[in-house]
Amino acid sequence: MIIFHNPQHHLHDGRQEMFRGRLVPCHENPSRLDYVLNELQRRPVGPLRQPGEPDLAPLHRVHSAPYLDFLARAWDDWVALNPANAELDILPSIWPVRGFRHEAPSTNFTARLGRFSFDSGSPITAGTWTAALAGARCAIDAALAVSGPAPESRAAMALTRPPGHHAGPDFFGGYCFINNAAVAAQTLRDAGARRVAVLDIDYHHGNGTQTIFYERGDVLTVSVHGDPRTEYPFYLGYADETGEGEGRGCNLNLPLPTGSDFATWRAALQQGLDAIARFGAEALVVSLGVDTFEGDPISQFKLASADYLQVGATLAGAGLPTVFVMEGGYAVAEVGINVVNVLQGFAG
Ligand code: Q9C
Ligand code: ZN
Repeated sequence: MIIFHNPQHHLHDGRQEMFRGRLVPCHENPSRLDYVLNELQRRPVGPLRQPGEPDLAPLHRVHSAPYLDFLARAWDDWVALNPANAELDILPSIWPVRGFRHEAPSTNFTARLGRFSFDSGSPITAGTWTAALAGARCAIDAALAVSGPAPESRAAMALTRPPGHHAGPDFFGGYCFINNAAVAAQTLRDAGARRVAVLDIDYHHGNGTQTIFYERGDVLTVSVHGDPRTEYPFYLGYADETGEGEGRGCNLNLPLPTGSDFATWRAALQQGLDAIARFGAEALVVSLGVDTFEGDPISQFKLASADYLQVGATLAGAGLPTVFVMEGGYAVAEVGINVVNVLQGFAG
């Protein structure tokens, strides 16, 4: 297991998010990754590397050019509006919902912010773009490490934040800006895997990943998550979303009720892995969120720390070149233990 960690993750450091009607400290904060790195010092599972400067073509295949341009310039545009903005996070507050003109030519910063986002929980800060872009490099390098006729490794991880699976072709939200799992899957395709599966085991539905690949037949997307009838992101993640066009039959949602325990969750995971085997995937991307943990402050499943060892072993059973991509998990003191348990269980 080669781990590509994002040395610039701490540059994304939001002060506050809108949560239950008020601004609260961000759940998605730099300490999360520091806990994982600390646990990896105690229990190494393979070499730790920084990303290099890979070709970013896969990033540009999964996100639109206007969106990436917006993200790259957002902070400078924000501070140009008013120098005092340098002390403030950027949070959207208006969106073009039904009946509004998504492509309206408004150049107003707030209008553009709403056009490229879907919630008010995902602050953009001075270093967000730098951190997110370094994360995409981790995803590409991790995918390349398991690719080709003589791969360097059977498995690799993009250990990064901000997370990615809620980010779509041209929108951010759910603490996510660049969809690292989608970037990894596209990299695997470009490096020769004919069919790739993305298995999303974060507590929340991977709406961004689903949307990016929804009409593609070369990437199967599977997500096990809290039922969107009650759980974020609410507007996507139902079982009847199965793909369209070329992608018909290539999206599998496995929503589970609030409070589901490990036995229930593991049965859904097995269903997902069976679908991946039937699909004939030649490589696997795992969107690894550990917000399925019983102590997670914003989620409602009941996995215990020891269960993650079994999760890793079960994933290894798929027998595929595998790229892990770090997603959610907000019980910060246990995030390191839970993530490293998955990796250790995978390694066997
Ligand atoms: N009242 C990830 O785990 N906020 N994103 C929920 C509920 C958004 C989670 C607020 C949760 C996003 C990557
Ligand atoms: Zn999550």
